[in-house]
Amino acid sequence: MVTSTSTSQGRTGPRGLPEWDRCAVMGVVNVTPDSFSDGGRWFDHEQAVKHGLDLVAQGADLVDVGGESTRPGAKRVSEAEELRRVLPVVRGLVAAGVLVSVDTMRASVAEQAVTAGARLVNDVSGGLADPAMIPAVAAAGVPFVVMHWRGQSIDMNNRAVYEDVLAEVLGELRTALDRAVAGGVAPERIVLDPGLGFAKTAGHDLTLLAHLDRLQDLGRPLLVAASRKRFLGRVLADEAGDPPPARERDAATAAVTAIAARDGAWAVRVHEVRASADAVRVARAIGAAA
Ligand code: PMM
Repeated sequence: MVTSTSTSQGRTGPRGLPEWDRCAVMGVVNVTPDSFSDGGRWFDHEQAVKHGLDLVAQGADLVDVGGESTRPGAKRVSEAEELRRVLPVVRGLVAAGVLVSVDTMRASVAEQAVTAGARLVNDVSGGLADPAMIPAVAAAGVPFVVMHWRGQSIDMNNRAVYEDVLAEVLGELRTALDRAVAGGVAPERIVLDPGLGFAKTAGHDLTLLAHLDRLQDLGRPLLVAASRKRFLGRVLADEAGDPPPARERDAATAAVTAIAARDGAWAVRVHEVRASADAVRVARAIGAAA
């Protein structure tokens, strides 16, 4: 870890978090019964905290705790249930000294998680789902992940319609960034995320990954969350077109990590940490030798 605001490979993170001299690795703990890739595995609070600690031992720099599945078609959970799932896990990990991010679309959950010690708010809706989110993040003064989002998961696949996915995602992310700043969030605290798989086909995801440099032009650190997603299933599909199950996409995820790290992403969000932690170190070593 270094303390300067820019790094040896030109990577600058959001204000309010440590600076790493390489792409950061965010490990995922989904405290849900139904997330598409790991639903049900960490639903028990104790298991979830233990899993978060395992991810840190494998090289995670921070751990993203979420209590609501956003898989395509998912229905919303109640606020009370989301709080019940998330808060004890945030508390347990913070007590163990882990840098915790909270993955939520609800201002109330974000506020209470920050009070419990979470240091970053990761909102897949970029503040669109809950009008109280941006004011809450502005007041909390914590870093904020603004993801490209076109609507709730229940019908997001219908919104995967673009004439020019890169131009439209860039424009919509710029609007989301401006909205957060207008709402009082310091621009230095904002991270942008292309939202792979959210209202996007496999082809859209691949196009966005092929143009991370253009997303960097928005001037904010980038989070890339490709882990185990459908587009990897599509790339790895067998001759019959059948994709491997989500948990067999970790090597492919690490391949994306290496590319995202090389292309200057601030962080990757992954379920299986060890391979991605290795991938960012290899990318750093190659970058340093260039
Ligand atoms: N994807 C999921 C959940 N949270 N957060 C950000 N910032 N970006 C994402 O692409 C993202 C996210 C869905 O994946 P999961 O259910 O396996 O966690």
